[in-house]
Amino acid sequence: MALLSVLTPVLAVLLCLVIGFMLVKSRETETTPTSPGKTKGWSTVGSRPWVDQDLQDDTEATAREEEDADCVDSFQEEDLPHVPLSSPRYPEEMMLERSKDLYTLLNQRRSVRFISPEPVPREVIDNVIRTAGTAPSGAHTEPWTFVVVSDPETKHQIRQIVEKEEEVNYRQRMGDKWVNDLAKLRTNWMKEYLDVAPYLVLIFKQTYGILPNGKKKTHYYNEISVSISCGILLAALQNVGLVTVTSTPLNCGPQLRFLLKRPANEKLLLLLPVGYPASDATVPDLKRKPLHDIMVHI
Ligand code: IYR
Repeated sequence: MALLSVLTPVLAVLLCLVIGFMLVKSRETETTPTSPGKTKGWSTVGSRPWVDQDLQDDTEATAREEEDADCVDSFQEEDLPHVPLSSPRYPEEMMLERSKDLYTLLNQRRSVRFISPEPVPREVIDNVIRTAGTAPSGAHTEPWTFVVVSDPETKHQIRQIVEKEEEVNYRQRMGDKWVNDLAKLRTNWMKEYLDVAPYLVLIFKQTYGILPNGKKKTHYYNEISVSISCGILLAALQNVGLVTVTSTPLNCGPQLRFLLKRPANEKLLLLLPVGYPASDATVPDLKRKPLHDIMVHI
């Protein structure tokens, strides 16, 4: 009896330790990101299954943690000279004409899944990427990396990774509602264009940068900055008569980053196959919302 009363607190402590250990373990499996090449451990973010876990970043935490480094940055930025703006001013008639012309051009843009293998001049792609790099970015951090792939073997490896994951996405992860919502677009996990298109452009957001002193540099609003640059990239492609489809291969980010030897601060945001449209390309007969449905004038 005396032995039991001595042992009871010991047993209680042991029990607490075991429960604590189990709780920590279960949290770890909930938050551990998927490692390259594995599909297990994948989880969606709350009720938004299209939010790729890999796209979550530690921007906020980084902003707080790297306060010292930020101070160094801000100090340097204060020395930046400001110069007079050089920007064209058009007569109103010309403004009207230009506004209509650009609308007409961009209204012809369609997501195209049937791309011709015909080669595209490399310099055109360079200029299109240069144009995307003119986007505004948080604190002018330019938090983007555009990986341009034309090597057939690498394109094929990309296709294998994407198709394998997309099959699981369509069959399991996306769920019936999402798959039904996409039915009208006639998409599925088979992505022939990943082999056929002369270029694949993979756009990575850099969740942070690296300062010359090796410290992390905060990339404010990195996702919205890179998204804006992607919009400009799409317009630049349309401007030269090339097509693409804005594909967001869910859960492929870590594997593609690994294949393309990109660092851990880069997260895949978009994968764009780029080329001329195939001569027999078709697109769904979609209509756009009229101005009064998308604009509120107060
Ligand atoms: N990423 C998949 C599924 C897909 C999702 C949306 I939202 C689309 O507008 C189209 C497709 C795919 O590329 O097939």
